[in-house]
Amino acid sequence: EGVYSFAAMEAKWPQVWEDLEVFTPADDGSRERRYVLDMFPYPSGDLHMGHAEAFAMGDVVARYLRQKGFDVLHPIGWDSFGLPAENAAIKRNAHPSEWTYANIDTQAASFKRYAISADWSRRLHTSDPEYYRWTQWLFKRFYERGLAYRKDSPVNWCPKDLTVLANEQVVNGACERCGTPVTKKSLNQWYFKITEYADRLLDDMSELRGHWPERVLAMQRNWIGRSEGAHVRFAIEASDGRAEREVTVFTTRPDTLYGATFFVVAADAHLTLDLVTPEHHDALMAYREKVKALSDIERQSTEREKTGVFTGRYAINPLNGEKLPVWAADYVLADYGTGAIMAVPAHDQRDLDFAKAFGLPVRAVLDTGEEDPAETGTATAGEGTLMNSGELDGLSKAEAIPAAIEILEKLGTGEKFVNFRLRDWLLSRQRFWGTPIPIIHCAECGEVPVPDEQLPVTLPEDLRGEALAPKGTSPLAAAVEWVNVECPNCGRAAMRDTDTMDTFVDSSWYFLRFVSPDYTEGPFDPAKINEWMPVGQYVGGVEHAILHLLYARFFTKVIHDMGLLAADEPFSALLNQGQVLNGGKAMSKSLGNGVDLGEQLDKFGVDAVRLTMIFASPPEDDVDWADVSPSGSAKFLARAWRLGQDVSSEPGTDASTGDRALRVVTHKTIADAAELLDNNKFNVVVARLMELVNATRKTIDSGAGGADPAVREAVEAVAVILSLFAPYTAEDLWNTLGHPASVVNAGWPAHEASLLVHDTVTAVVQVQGKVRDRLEVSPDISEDELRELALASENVQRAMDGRGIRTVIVRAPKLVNIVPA
Ligand code: ANZ
Ligand code: ZN
Repeated sequence: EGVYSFAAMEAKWPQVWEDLEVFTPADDGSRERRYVLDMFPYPSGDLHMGHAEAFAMGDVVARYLRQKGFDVLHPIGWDSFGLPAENAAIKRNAHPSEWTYANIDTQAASFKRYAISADWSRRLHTSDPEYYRWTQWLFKRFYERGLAYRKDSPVNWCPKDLTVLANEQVVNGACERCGTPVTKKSLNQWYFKITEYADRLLDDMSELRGHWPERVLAMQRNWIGRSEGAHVRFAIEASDGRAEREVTVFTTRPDTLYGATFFVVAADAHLTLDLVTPEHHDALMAYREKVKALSDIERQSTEREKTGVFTGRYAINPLNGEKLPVWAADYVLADYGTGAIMAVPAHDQRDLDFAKAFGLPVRAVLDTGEEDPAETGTATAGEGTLMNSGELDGLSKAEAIPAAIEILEKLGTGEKFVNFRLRDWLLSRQRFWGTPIPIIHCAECGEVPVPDEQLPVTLPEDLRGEALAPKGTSPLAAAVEWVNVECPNCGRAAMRDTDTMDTFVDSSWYFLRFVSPDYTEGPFDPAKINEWMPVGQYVGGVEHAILHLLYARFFTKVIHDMGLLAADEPFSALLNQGQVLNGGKAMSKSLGNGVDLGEQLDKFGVDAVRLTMIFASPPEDDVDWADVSPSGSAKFLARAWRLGQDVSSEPGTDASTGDRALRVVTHKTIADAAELLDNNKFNVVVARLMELVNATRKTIDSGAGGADPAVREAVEAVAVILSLFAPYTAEDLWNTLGHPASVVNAGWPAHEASLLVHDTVTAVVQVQGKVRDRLEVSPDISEDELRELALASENVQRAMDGRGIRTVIVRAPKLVNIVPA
């Protein structure tokens, strides 16, 4: 009689798995391939509870697909460039690589202990020259296609980190990293032309619907921000009444042109300086100073009182020749649309607020049946019939929009236009620890790409400590020997570009590199790439809903367009795991509610921690560590494991003569578990597994005991299903049952249809006395199991609507009543 010891199992099995290479795909076409990927980690310190959650989820999928007979690629690597390494190096007078690779080693050891079923032979790090050589190679291909370019532009600047930030890294006007308010600065910067792909990034989301979380798709859609409307050109009248120039506006509502009563340019737009008349110049300049301090969010807030200054100019409405005063204001943004608008106060609330603040006229042109906005102060935005609008009168809004565009086109003063919120991707960083931009600047030849055969342009090794500190220029500029090179084109003295790439560039293609990480002729092996791509299941946090996922989609499309990749979407399915909380709050240093993963593993064992993560809630939901019971999980695991000790029949015994009631439970569990797993309902599978373990124990303790062949059949099913959640216990159990390693490739058990006839009862689940679900359960389900199944029901969760639980009354097997808090 053995004793369940997680420590003994954790000491024994990793070596066996490594020797057998059970997690290395055959990659020979003998079986259908599946690619399962977790968002690769950033090497900050050791693994934490969040990693444990995310990687447990991804591992369930990888291990399930292996049992189903697929050849599974489940790689692991590190996103190892980035600021924290650089900051640590400055503090410790070291090179960022020291901190980075030491942390990677720590995390790798923890991942191995955590028994992630990763193919370690494919491990990569984006800060390895063998990797970033190909990041540079890809940059060059983008450059050749005109998709990487440089321009002078006002950029978001963090005055504390002394670095440029992408729009995506500015949160409520502050640096995402350090919270310092972000200012603007003009710099010559590298951009990727992601806007050229805006339409496709939007349209192709239709392929992802149903396979990606709807909220992620919504966030991407919103970020891309496609608006259909028109460009309308307004002549600007000079002081002597002559039309001296034109200004274009973007409007989604050309139908309201007759309702325009004034015109607004962004106070901070360059255009505004051209327009302002001398007598209004000083007031404008003073106003611009105030505007500088505001974030875009503040500027667009409907709560703030409207401010602005008159420019002294007038714009001529192309439809009716009306003269509209031109104002400069902060609620119009310089870098959206054209930076200028026609203001229609009757039908746009911000325009109406502005009109009220400065006594400008309000003219309704759409009869919506609502009260006059000039009276109520509320702009009307609904459907209606055009009025006060000349040839447009009587049309509906839907008819008037194309009609107005047609008139503008005939007049030659406007046309249909689709505007995007999406900006080009600012990719250069004035920091050290990133992929060097493979460009040389020559006074004669201009920008000269480093020839492919000279890649990688590696980082200098001698810069360390203070030399890396941010100064507003790239620290690489200080590496004189590194910077000064011959122009590859003309041989004259030239200089390397001293900026490095945003680390999001590194992570935009790593999933391609995993297919052939040692390939030296290109970023990936063309003979292999289409065998594996696209990734069948991607797993990671919702914090990457916009940036990383949009950039990875963009890279995939460009690489597809180069003819190098068949897929044009990288991730067929996406799962966002929830967060691990403690006491209902995210773990944080300031709250002091952090839970140390290593301590949990020491105390309860890897399997119990993994099982707890899975069992606590549906994968998308948060797990509150204060509410879960890893010791309960450990008890269950020991109970499951002890079944193996009691099986006395030989492997291969025919089960058909065994206890039929148990066989029904076994086969139903196998069939249902597969369906639940296909739908990512991992927690429910665990509940069902607990039921099966209990039913098996009951059979052992009665009748033929452990000699009953139905018992062996049941315990083997337990081992295989358990292998997705608790790899050590499952392997040990499988071994006890007399099978050679490894349970990883045991194969998903077949279920016999004849045994699926319902030997079940219907349990009614009520929330606050109202029936919300009916569950088919086994007649001898335990109270705990029934409670878990009921709480996991989608209908119940919908009825709970996020409320906590006051009590749960369980009368197994027929009734559960849940009372919300
Ligand atoms: C006239 C109008 C009348 C408008 C009306 C709206 C309602 P989305 O949908 O977000 O693209 N706009 C254009 N450029 C702007 C800028 N740089 N800063 C602030 N506002 C700007 O919004 C497009 C609408 O937002 C445009 O259509 C314009 O106002 C405003 F009843 O033009 B509209
Ligand atoms: Zn040259």
